[in-house]
Amino acid sequence: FTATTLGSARIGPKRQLKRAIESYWAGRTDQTQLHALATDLRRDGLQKLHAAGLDSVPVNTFSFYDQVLDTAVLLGALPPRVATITDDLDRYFAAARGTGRITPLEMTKWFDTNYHYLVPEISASTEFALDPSKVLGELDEALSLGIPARPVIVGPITFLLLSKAVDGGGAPIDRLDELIPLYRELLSRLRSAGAEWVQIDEPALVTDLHEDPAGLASRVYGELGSASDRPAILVASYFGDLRDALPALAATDVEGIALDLVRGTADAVATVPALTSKLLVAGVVNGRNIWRNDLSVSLATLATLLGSAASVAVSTSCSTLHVPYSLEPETELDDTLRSWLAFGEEKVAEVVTLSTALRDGRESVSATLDACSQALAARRSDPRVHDGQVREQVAAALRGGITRGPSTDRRTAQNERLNLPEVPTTTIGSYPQTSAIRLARAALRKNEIGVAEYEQRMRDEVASVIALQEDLGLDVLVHGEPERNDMVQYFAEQLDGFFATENGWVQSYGTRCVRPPILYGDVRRPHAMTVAWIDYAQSLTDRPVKGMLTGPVTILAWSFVRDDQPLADSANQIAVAIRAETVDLEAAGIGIIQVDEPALRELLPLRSEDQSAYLTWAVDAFRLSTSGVRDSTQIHTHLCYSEFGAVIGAIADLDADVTSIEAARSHMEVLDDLNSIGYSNSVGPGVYDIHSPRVPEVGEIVASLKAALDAVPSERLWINPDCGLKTRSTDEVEASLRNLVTAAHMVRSEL
Ligand code: THG
Ligand code: ZN
Repeated sequence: FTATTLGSARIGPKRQLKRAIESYWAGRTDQTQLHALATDLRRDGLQKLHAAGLDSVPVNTFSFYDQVLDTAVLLGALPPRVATITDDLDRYFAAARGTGRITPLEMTKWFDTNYHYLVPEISASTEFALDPSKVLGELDEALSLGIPARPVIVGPITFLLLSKAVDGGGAPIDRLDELIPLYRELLSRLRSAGAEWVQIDEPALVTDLHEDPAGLASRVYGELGSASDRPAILVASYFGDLRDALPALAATDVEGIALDLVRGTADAVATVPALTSKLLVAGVVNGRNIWRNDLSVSLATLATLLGSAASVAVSTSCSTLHVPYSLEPETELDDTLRSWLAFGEEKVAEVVTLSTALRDGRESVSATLDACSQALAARRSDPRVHDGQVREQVAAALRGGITRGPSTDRRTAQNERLNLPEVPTTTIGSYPQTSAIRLARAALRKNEIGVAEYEQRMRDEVASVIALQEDLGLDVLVHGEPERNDMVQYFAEQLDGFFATENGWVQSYGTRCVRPPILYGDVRRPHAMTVAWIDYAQSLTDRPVKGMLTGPVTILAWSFVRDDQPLADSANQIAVAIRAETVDLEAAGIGIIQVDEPALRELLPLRSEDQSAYLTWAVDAFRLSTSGVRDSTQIHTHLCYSEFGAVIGAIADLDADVTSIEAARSHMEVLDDLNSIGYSNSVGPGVYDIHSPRVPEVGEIVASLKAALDAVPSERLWINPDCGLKTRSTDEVEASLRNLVTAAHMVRSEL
């Protein structure tokens, strides 16, 4: 084949699958209705890809929740605790989201994307067994529509490296030999069902997840390649370079290898003679960002491959799961900006153009190539992408230095100014998104109410959140963030240089989606973004109200970022905007400002050798954001996880006065980790888990606090839940926080 994509989105151009699944969960529809909708969506998706000109179309890229969970089903590796559920689909959903009594599988990020997969659990008693019904069903469905279908499955190396050992099971990767016969059997079944090609995804081969990926690749694909009863095998790598694993794969009998030529390079290809007998699937169109491809550059890359492989097919670098479906519904996009972009559908068209050019020559697509180079030239010279004033502001702020006064001096100045009790209590920022808030937002969107009415309703929400916190007796209050749809989108909508899409939904996990804003230009803050809300909240109470901002690294991590300058430069521009906001908040009399960086760990590069350079610019951008205020202004930050791993040292380097973190589930062990790297500022270890609806008892919170006090002296300890309260109900929040304040008083009286 000559033109393909490694996979595509499945939630539906209008998020139809999300709604169908959620209505099945709610009991409003049955499985027949859900399957009917899913079948329609799959058919429409396949037919679109085929009609666009792909001559090999990926199938089995559909999922009711997650492709790794689908692979666990394929291999008979669901956890035993769901086995009692007899219905296949309900068992699957139970593994994904739990039930009243069953805890779900853990969820974590799919490599360095913003997609989250479910982590399979492998124990000593896991007995793998093949269940190919899903992939065979989707293959059959596609073939009967006349689609040249290529089933896609997650490979055994990636599956095991992404799994976790439970119940004393050894490292899952040691179970490879048990999986290979299952994959051989699967290959044979796919062959009989009519598959000519199968794509086996092995993104783990481009990471440090194992010390010898090349050895694993040669073992597994040596064996699978030697099977005679099978389709042609395409081993798909993406998100980086294969390095040693490339010659290892080339030495096996697999027929094709897919390379990510966006994250990786084509340089190694000419040095591997064994590739001359293979199909190279050249991932030259970026499947992870939204920029229009530079077709001339891609053609040049493709040209370098031609002599080094038996044949070359054009592809996206990875599945387009990570980008929105289509530019078409973005009616607010100006024509210039639109001409710089490509979402899923436009990327498929780019693949087809490139493969046409390879086959019929550049002239056959010259009009498209011309339009492309004009758009890219316009992008390079657009004043919005190079604003001298913004660049001067960044340089000036950096020249001024990003280091605050010594932290002990700051603590003294802040204690004097804020006069808080010992072990003060606070919350992370958001309060429940009530139905009143959601209704007001929907009414504003449909123009049923005006902005003034909307803002009045939001002010009423702020007032009630402040009243609740005063009643509870919390020490440092928040305004509750009712006016924010999302902690990144809210800022992107107000900053120049960002475009917020109307319909650019991307699956985050399961049925949940986000609309990442597009950072296309230099970042300017045309006006204060949060001051009026915080100022209003502060006017309602004598207790300090925290200003709430999102940090530059998190804004970048949850956006589509520029590809025409280093991430660090974009981070610094956002940092200067956030810094201006902190200065305005301070001028408005706000004494405590929280700058959240929940995504600090998310952008960590996949290869360890790249990690320290990342952490340096990430930490510097945070410090640039937070070093414009006086010593007496207290800077807080919040990080959403407790397994810091490689980023633990960076947390101390952020030099926030107070850091709140998740700690309840790790029994405060994270405090010892913080001590071990010399963190000596204040810390707010979450004393209960807000991800569960359970209301923690006073005794439990007291026990957590005592454990915290074993690790941290009382002068440096804060008391708070472990994350924002947006997803909880008002009743749960009120009961939980009442217990938290009672526990704080009990512990305080014993100090
Ligand atoms: N904001 C953004 N990106 C994120 C998160 C975020 N990425 C990582 C993490 N948090 C992902 N978590 C979620 C949690 C909930 C939802 C999406 C991602 C969610 N989305 C709504 C849905 O799909 O129904 C839509 C929300 C909306 O209307 O905007 O519930 O916090 N940017
Ligand atoms: Zn959090």
